[in-house]
Amino acid sequence: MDKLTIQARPHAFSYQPNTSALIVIDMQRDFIDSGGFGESLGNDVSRLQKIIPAVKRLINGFRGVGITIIHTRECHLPDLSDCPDAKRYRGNPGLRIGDPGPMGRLLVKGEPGVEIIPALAPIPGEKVIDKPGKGAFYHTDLQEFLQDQHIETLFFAGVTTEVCVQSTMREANDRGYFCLLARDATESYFDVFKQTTIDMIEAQGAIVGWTATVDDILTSFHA
Ligand code: C5J
Repeated sequence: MDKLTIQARPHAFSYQPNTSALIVIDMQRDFIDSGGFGESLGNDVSRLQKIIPAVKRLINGFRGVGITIIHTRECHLPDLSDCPDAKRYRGNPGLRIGDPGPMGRLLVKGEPGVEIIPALAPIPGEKVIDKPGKGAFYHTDLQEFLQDQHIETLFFAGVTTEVCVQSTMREANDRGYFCLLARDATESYFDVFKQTTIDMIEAQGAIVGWTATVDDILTSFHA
């Protein structure tokens, strides 16, 4: 199969659709809706809500051409045995991981807050990875899944840019994947962190990966 090319930054990015996957990171109610974990840390969740249409367009585009889609959710077991104290007892949030909130216990598997927001809900056949860490490879079967599917290239979207998205991209780099982040389909609670992360990813000849807009990516499907 011929390679497709995206007009990406810092330079053009070529990939084969049949060995590519889109990973949508943590578009969960706990990070995006009011009353969740993100807001308990004092963040303005409306910043993250603004990218929902762009993420939806990206997902629909990938569905349209049949490229593998994976969704991740940051969450912990109900007994919190996979949530180290170093993670739970950090800072001074209004509520901690595991505490009851308006959408159930924060970041606990099976609670309403852990669900992916309805607008971006996975459809049957799309893999959902529950991860206890920031990176999606840690304590998950992501690597085995990607190897089984012969995936070489990963596209990324989701939240937050500098935390779970960047951690997963870095983990993916170490495992040998080509990585591209959809710039307008990712967001941070902090404008400067988003921009700096994108700069960092692209620097030194794409040291962490390439970036492109949703339009650039979708255009490549029909080149
Ligand atoms: C955070 C995430 N920010 N999904 N999680 O704690 O980026």
